[in-house]
Amino acid sequence: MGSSLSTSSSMPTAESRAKVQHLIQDNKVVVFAKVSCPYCVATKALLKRKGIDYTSINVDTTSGGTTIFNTVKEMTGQRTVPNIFIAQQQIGGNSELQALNRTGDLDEMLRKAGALA
Ligand SMILES: N[C@@H](CCC(=O)N[C@@H](CS)C(=O)NCC(=O)O)C(=O)O
Repeated sequence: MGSSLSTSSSMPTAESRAKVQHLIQDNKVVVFAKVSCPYCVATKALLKRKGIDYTSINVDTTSGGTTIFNTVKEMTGQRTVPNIFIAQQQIGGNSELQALNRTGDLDEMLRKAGALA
């Protein structure tokens, strides 16, 4: 009772770190998101409009999602969603994505990643 080794903890683990690393390594565009987050909706809408085949993990509805969220926070220092990766590079949240889109840099990043024709 009350053990600090409780299995219900949502702290990052070796397994969750490996899982997040694989997700980022194996996919060109990854969005850690919450379905309840309007910034995440805006991010997904922009990517969809561009025809990008992104991978999204909704940490508020996925089993073990809180652990994933805490792991991404630990890895990046960013405490909010969306937390976006393009070609293994963390680019920030929705504000950063929209800003990159306004300058045209986003399309270049997506092209280099092989995610945009
Ligand atoms: N400037 C950020 C704002 C993102 C933001 O505030 N996201 C909220 C959810 S809508 C969040 O992650 N809050 C902390 C939490 O849910 O734990 C962006 O553009 O991505």
